[in-house]
Amino acid sequence: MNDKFRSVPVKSSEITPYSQYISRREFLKAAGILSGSALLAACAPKVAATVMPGDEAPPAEVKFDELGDPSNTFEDITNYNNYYEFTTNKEAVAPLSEDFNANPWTVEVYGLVRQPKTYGIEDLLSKFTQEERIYRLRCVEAWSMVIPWSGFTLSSILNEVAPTSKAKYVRFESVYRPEELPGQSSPFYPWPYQEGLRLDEAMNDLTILATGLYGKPMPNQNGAPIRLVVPWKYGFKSIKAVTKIELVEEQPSTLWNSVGSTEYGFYSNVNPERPHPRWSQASERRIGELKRRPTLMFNGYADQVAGMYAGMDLIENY
Ligand SMILES: Nc1nc2c(c(=O)[nH]1)N[C@H]1C(S)=C(S)[C@@H](COP(=O)(O)O)O[C@H]1N2
Ligand SMILES: [Mo]
Repeated sequence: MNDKFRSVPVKSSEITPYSQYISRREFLKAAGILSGSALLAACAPKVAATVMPGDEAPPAEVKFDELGDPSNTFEDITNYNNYYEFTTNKEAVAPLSEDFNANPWTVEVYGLVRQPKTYGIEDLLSKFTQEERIYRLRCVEAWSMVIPWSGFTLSSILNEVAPTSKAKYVRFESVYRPEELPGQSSPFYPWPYQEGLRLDEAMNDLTILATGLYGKPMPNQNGAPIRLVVPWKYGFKSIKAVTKIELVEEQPSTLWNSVGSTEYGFYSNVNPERPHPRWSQASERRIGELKRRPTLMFNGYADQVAGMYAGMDLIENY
């Protein structure tokens, strides 16, 4: 791939172990960077206490992102979900998705590529090195979580199918099973769920296909068996239960953009300065915290992604 597709990767050495996290916080405290409430949270890191039915593993331990923020509990991450194929009720996605069958599963990668290929989920798990990425997820509704995903870079699969020079965008499509997914009978949404990225965004090292979280296979409610994660964009760009990846020339249509183009743009980069027409995006509620916290430009990933938008008006191109 050529240079414009490179960015600073999150090395596994940057996935902060607890001991380093504590000393990093001592440093930040000395530098006067930490507020009192942040310190309180740091003194009592939460550990996921609930083991879901069928889990044999002990409760997952809290992990920390590169800013020193603790991961949300497994319980929070798997019981507060947006997944409109099931329901618009975030607390009801988990029970309603219990019987969803994510195996067998294939992902078709096609379009403007030299080597189109259909992968079985087992091929994707064995062929590509699965690594952990602890990312902030910022929903456009102004709540957020920290989630320890496992998965692999989208670029690794795109490099294998070899996009042609005509390919400018990537279009993603979710599972379509209207007889099984109650939300897909709703006439208010153009099913199947679709999303899109510009090719350079898709090739960015932060962009992953996630196959699990907290070291377990992806729970149904989080998009089993494989979903996109684009951490500097609002959560709806991170499409779940991906079945198709198509390389295309024109900017693809997306579900949320076609439902409300003034509310949900194609880019949808997290931007505290561009309010949603119905609410501010300047702050957010981190699930598990009491006080709101300021929203960070590009959700805190500006160093790795801002270069892709150099010279672009990010208010116009929301
Ligand atoms: N197919 C599909 N993907 C989807 C959604 C959806 O309704 N259907 N919701 C999106 C939204 S709005 C958010 S915030 C995230 C939530 O991911 P999580 O439930 O794993 O936290 O998934 C995104 N991906
Ligand atoms: Mo969202």
